[in-house]
Amino acid sequence: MSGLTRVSLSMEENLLEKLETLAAESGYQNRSEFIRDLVRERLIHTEWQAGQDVLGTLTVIYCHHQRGLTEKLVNLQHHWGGSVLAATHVHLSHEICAEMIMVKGPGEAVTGLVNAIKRERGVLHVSLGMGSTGEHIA
Ligand code: NI
Repeated sequence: MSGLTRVSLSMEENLLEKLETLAAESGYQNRSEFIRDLVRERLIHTEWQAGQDVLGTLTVIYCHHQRGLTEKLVNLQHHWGGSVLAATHVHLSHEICAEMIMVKGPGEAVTGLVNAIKRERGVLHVSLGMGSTGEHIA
């Protein structure tokens, strides 16, 4: 991480007011950290688009009683090889399971896994947390 450099920038007054409001609503003490985080968000978005290595967290909600589904989900994770770093399974109810899967790899590989899981019958919902390895955002 490099040192801080002070910059000045210009923007429309209305836009500045919106920025101040967003920062305040998000609990930021100063707008510099808010703007730094906005830039990081954009960099992470670009990492996903450009196929760089990213970190994703999948939350899969599925029906435990769907025949063969648990094995299919395991097979899909094996198919994505070294990309799957960890997985945690929680039995939410008699019927419903939740699986949280941490994946590292090219953005398109992670979204490929997400889509493959979504297509399985008995999968009720998959949400994807689009994170970063942190290597290119500092
Ligand atoms: Ni379960």
